[in-house]
Amino acid sequence: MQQLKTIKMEQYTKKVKQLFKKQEELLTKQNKKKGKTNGIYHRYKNPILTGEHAPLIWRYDFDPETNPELLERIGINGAFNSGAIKWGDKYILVARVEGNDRKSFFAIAESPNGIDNFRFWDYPISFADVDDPETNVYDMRLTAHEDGWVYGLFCAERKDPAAEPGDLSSATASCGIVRTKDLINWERLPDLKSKSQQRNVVLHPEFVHAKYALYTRPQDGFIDAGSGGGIGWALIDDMTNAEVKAEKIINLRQYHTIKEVKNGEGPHPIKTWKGWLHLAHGVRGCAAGLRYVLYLYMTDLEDPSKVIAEPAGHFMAPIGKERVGDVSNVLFTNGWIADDDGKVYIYYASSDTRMHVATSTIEKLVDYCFNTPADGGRSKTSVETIIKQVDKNKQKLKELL
Ligand code: M1P
Repeated sequence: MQQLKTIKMEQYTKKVKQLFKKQEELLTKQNKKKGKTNGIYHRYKNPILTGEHAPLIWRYDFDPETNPELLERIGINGAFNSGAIKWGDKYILVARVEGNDRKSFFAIAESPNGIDNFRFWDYPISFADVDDPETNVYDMRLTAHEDGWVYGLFCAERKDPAAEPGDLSSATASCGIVRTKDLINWERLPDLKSKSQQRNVVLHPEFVHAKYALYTRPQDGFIDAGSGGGIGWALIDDMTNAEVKAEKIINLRQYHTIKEVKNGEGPHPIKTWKGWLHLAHGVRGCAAGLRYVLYLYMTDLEDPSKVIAEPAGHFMAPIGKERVGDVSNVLFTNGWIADDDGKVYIYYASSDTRMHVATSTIEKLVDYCFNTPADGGRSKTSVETIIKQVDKNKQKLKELL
């Protein structure tokens, strides 16, 4: 009897060891640049974070008494839409981790090089409730503000109190706010007060006219931006009692573009010598549903609400396996890191399922913004732009070749 027990325990230990070994192989897998590039950025071969990266100690009960069959107890559906920050020499992501229960939460994963070896910390982030507790939280944007705090702004989702009885889908979106000085202890502040629903709210890293500045995304409903005209801008007196008193739209939604249905600021903009460099997402509707792509634009250094450059079309769109996932045909971003040497790590999620990285440089991204033709708004103007380029090239190639 005792012998049988010992054998079973040995088998159990062996299975546990195998689980850890297999995960370790995934966590330490080297990432390589994909061969194909448009010169502006490089994609990488492997996703950098997935549900499979979630720590085994979250997912399994390793007690042979209560889990003799070693079944996974808490399934993780995906790890995506991550905020990002450089912390000392570590590349930190605050991921939106979604359980099989469809609840999202935040968890930190760190990497020594920004492109692979991302490893979740042992515990997910937890913070206090506000008076009206939300059901779901997601898409945190991190900003190390010049006031000394690191702020995390995220979407706090609640069931719509005005929903008809039986309507179990309608929800409301508002901007939740936390702040920290060590990424471990997070202080919950009151949600942003705003007349409209808000998602994709991002804190600008510097004071503007001695106020905090927010990129907003006013929306009529939970899904529809409705009369919300695009990415907004609001100056805020106090982040501990943040309120949108006045808001103007700085980056418009536009007919027949990559952002006709919705758009939203990604991470906070990067300060460059030519202006603030912005990364955002744009959404259009088609027969296959919504298509989410990423785009760039630049604003004035003195007045970050003034757009000074915006290339036509998308910067990145879902390709290959990125197209498929929980919500297919989606690229979404809320994190990037610019290193002191000008290298930029663009952290993007595909199809609400997994995280990827692409690398570029500030110089290339600024060049892309200022020297890619802007959208003329019509097929005819697109053709004219190409003709102009062909004419120029015919001349240049004669000189070159
Ligand atoms: O499913 C795609 C994205 O949809 C929402 O973004 P937006 O409000 O801009 O449409 C968010 O729920 C986001 O998390 C999600 O990736």
